[in-house]
Amino acid sequence: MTDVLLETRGPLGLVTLNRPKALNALDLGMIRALAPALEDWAARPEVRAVVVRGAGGRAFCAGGDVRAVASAVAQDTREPGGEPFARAFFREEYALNQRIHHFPKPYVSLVDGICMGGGLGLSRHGSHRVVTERLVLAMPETGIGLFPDVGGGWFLPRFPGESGTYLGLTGERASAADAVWLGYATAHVPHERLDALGEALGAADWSQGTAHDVATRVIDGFATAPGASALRARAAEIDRCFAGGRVEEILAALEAEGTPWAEATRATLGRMCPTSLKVTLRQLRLGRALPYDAMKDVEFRLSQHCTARPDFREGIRAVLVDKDQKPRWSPSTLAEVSDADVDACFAPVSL
Ligand code: QUE
Repeated sequence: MTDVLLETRGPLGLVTLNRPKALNALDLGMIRALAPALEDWAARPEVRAVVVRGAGGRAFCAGGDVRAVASAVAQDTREPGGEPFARAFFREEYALNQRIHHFPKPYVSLVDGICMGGGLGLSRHGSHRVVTERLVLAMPETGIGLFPDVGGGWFLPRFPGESGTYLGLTGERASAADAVWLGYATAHVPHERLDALGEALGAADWSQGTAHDVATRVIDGFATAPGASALRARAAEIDRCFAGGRVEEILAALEAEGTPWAEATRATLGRMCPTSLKVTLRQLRLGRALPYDAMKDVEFRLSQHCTARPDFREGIRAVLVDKDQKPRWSPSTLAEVSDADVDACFAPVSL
């Protein structure tokens, strides 16, 4: 397995996501290599922290390998035991996110470049999220007929105000400054200092206080101010427009707002999968009061229903295969998506 490099360097378990041509998109093989490595490092006393980074200089991780999921659904591909590939993929990806969420040692993500979807699943659940000025952060799943998964149903409602609702529905990109304001990032470190930070973590005296505090102290020594957050500057408008419990209300609020930003945002929502928008808003409202572990189980159900719908294949075709960016959603309007259709996506799946 060379798609994920696993090294123990002194006190550090070092993970390098290494599929640079696919922007380090996470496939099932990488998930299956990472999970036991984390267990091993958690159990070894000499390993004080885990550090995760992306190879190739462009991305931390562009997401899950949704293209492979789409072709597996189309061909009914199964794992050797008979489990459908799409079920194994999401079951194991979410289990990995959950391992990271409960990881007993510092888990430091160096998020330098593109980080979307599954990349947030690998980073947000860890204790320390370091971003650089090259960060491009997004949860763009409503644009491919999915929903913001990998714990998005838990972490998006915990971003300030309605900023998580905005990011989860529109798929808009956030900057490093935005990420710090959101609470996704725990520190901003200049790109050119990232290697030095990695070395400093390796050379740290891990006997001075808790490992968590040592990691924080080392990172703080490299941290700089990220500048102004454009998202924060929009927070009042976002909160006014994205507070509704129905997607139609949000669109009406954007129309009433009438600003160029509101019109552009309305146009963006108009391009997203209507069923995804309704499923996502329900997921995010549910997630306000649900602990992460419970949301993970909800998201597994959603993953199975959503990937079985034609909109998922169509989204992958339009965004990742043909790249015409012109998906033809079915149903094509919000009005045609009934509450019962949304309910059906939340129904239990037989195991
Ligand atoms: C929504 C997504 C993903 C996406 C685009 C979306 C996603 C994902 C990728 C991706 C991008 C570049 C690659 C690649 C995958 O794009 O999850 O292999 O080279 O992995 O709109 O959820």
